Amino acid sequence: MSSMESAPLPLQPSEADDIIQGVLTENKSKFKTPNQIGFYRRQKLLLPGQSLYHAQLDTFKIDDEGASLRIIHQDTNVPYQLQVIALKGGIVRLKIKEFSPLKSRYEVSDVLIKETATERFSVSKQESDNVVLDYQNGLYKLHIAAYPFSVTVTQDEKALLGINSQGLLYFESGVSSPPGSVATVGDIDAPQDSSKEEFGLWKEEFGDFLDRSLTSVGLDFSLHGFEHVYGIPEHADTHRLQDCGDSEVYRLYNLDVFGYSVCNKMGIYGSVPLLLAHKPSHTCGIFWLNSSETMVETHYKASLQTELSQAAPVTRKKKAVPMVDVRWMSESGIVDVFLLLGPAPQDVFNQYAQLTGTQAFPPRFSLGYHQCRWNYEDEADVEAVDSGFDEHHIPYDVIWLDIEHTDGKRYFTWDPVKFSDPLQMQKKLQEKKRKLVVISDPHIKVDPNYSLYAEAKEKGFFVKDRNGEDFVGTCWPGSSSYLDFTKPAVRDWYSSQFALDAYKGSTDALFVWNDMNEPSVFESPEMTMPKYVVHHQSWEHRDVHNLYGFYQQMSTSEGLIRRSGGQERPFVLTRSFFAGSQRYGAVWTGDNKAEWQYLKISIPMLLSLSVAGISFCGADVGGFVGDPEPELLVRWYQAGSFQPFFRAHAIRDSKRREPWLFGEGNTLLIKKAIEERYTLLPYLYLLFYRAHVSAELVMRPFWVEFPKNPETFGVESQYMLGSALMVAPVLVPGVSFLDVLFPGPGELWYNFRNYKCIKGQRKQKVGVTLDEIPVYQRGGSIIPMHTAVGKSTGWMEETPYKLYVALNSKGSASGELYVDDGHSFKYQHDRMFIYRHFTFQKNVLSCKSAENTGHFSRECILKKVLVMGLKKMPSEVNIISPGKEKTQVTFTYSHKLGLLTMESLSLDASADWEIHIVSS
Ligand code: NBV
Repeated sequence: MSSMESAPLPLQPSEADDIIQGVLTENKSKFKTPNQIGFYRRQKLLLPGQSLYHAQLDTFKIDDEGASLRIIHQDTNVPYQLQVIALKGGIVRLKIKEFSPLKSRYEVSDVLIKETATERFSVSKQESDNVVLDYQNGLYKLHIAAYPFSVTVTQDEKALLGINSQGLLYFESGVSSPPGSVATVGDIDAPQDSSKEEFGLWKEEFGDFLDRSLTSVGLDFSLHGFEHVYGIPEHADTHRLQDCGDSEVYRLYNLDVFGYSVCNKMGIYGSVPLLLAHKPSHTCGIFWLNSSETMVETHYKASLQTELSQAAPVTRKKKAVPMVDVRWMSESGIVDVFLLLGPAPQDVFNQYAQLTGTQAFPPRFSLGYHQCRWNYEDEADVEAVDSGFDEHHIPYDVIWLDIEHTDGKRYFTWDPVKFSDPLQMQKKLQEKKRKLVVISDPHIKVDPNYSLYAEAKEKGFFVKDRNGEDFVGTCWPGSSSYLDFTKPAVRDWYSSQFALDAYKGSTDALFVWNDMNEPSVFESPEMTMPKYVVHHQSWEHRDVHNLYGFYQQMSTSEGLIRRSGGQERPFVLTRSFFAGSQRYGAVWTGDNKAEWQYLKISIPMLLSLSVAGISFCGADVGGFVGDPEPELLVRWYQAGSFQPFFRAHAIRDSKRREPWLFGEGNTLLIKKAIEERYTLLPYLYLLFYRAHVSAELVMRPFWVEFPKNPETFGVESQYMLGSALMVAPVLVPGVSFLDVLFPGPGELWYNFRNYKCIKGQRKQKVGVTLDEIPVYQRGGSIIPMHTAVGKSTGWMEETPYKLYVALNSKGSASGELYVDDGHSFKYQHDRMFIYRHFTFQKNVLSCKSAENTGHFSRECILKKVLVMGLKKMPSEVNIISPGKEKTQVTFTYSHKLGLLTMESLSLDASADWEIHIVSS
């Protein structure tokens, strides 16, 4: 038996401690370097050049489902089927698979939300060595060349995207095989040659572990005219993807990397194989639908393109055009790739959402502040922390319980001593309109007396080893088996465990956190499940690895919906994720460190998640590992309060970190940051609604908002929250100035705290104090906010509103307000919401309904309006509401700032009205 196959014995407590120590130590040598990855090494032997594949155009067929033809490997004669499918809305899908595979190949299911309607291509040209297809009435053309095989997408006769133009199409037709046996012949040399075995091409040795597979696929893409590519989270690296040079590569392989290194392309907890390319005239995306281990190489270069001069005499000249080459390599599966043709950034987000869905609309409480720690020890601790917030008058919504709240790491149970009365604990929280989140990991303690284990075992719900026995690995509880979430019946059963009568001690105030779901398996290769382990329908773990966490979160979120009879919106946080995970809740960036460089990297990490569809994302505030110095902690709170998911978290054995433990001054600063978050809730809630219904990003990189302005394309220390707020967090200690880029041209930016106006486009030094981070409101926007904060979001349902109206250079602005019950699906089923549209034009602020809604009523009193950038002092201000007398409003006006303030309003924001500003 190889070491990979041996099942661990139950752990003794001291052994468990040793393992935990191991988990908590440095990562060097725990994880593979690219050179230790067999399929990557093999693919890298194929160099750019002429493709070995030819298209047989006599097999070309076209119908309503798309076009298809046969491609063939010139040396082995292995035939493949190419399907090119035109989807409605600017998406072209390309699939390549074998006609007669030796073993069936995994095709990802459950990630795509539904089969998108297809369009018919028309053939605009067909010759013996090429076919040209028209897509979207000829807006795009797809040129399929036969010798060698390649596809080029053009727009206005200019190349946009090349596929296999470098000839890196790669398809191993072999199978994976257990250590000791010989893999099967593929379309490249077979591994019978022992010298090659030794060379390490066919087998993969990593420490004591041995594995073999011969099933990898790969393809190259050329992005013409592009110099900026983004996406493919999750990496602790820059937002703009880097040139990989000769030795680097982005890895997409979900792994539990404690205290991951920054500026690193190694795979960490989640993977979204979506890459976006942007240039001023076009944005497009490549979505590589493959859930096995995947490597992505990006290379920036220039290509020479012929240009016709417009002036007479017409001449041809060569011009260097930038270009990005992208090479995708996956360990198994098929080639299944979606080209998202844009052309605007939002079009690409829509196209991706059309395939994988939008962000789940979170319950409102989950946009408040979350207080977490590994561990809050017992009920008394929970109560003390909870009261601490009240004593210091700091709002918070959720307290979190980590693994030790359970009875010996048996999820769905409670420690009988420390949490002897969980119902009472939740009742107390509920009385304060607060919630509880508990952790629920996917490993299940091997213990016949643990009913969850016994039942899952009996039903055959665990992942299997090669002998058909339950796979046993080590995790927090010691010996553990792992639920096979890829199997629908397992997901269904797991979902049912969240029913209030099944999960003893739970209430509807309890929500869930899925951790360790890469999955993490201690003492296994790279601390995850061995690739040969067997899932539902005999798929190997290698085929589905990157989907494991996606499926657990899916099942958990369905469980929470079901426990409410389909009425309530769930909240589930996951560490591991894949494309489509946005449909099930929130994601955080795992075990970061309490160091400045981790605060800094959190911004590009969250931006990369956001552009890949995962809007509800955040990083552990304060840094998980270690003890932050107070300044870092304060700065992290200030940054976190302007990020989508706002949770502080700390590792066990770190010093306690509740906001009031760092001296009065720091407590006040943290309180101020959290309070600012709570006043901003109406705006944030609106952004999440827009993310949910229209695939708009909550946290946005500058290039998304200023797509024509190349100066913004590389910015990753500032970002936009929605389209109205620009945030420039302080990411280094001891600064009194920050260089802030104010995008333009033509934009106006108003300081969010003192309303001073700065004109874009320029970089400017702005002074900073420890009090707050620079935030600016964009001219042309109207932001709804609350006038006060409560103990939690639950206390703020009817808190009055204020509007910040920031005028653009034309003196106008617009914005929205969205209000619903904050927790149910009634907004969806019965259109039970208030949705208002505000415009400011020609000195009139008007409030109108944005959409037809159901009969939902909620007190929405507008108390205060600020208008920034008003050039002239009004002589009077009047309110005009249909069927009511005109009323005059008192106001103040600052000449210096051009600021109009109306403080004593009492307008119903759910009704129609106008505020007329009259200047004589
Ligand atoms: O459950 C304990 C921790 C958790 O607090 C953290 O947020 C996760 O990322 N968990 C990892 C396992 C232990 C990590 C060393």
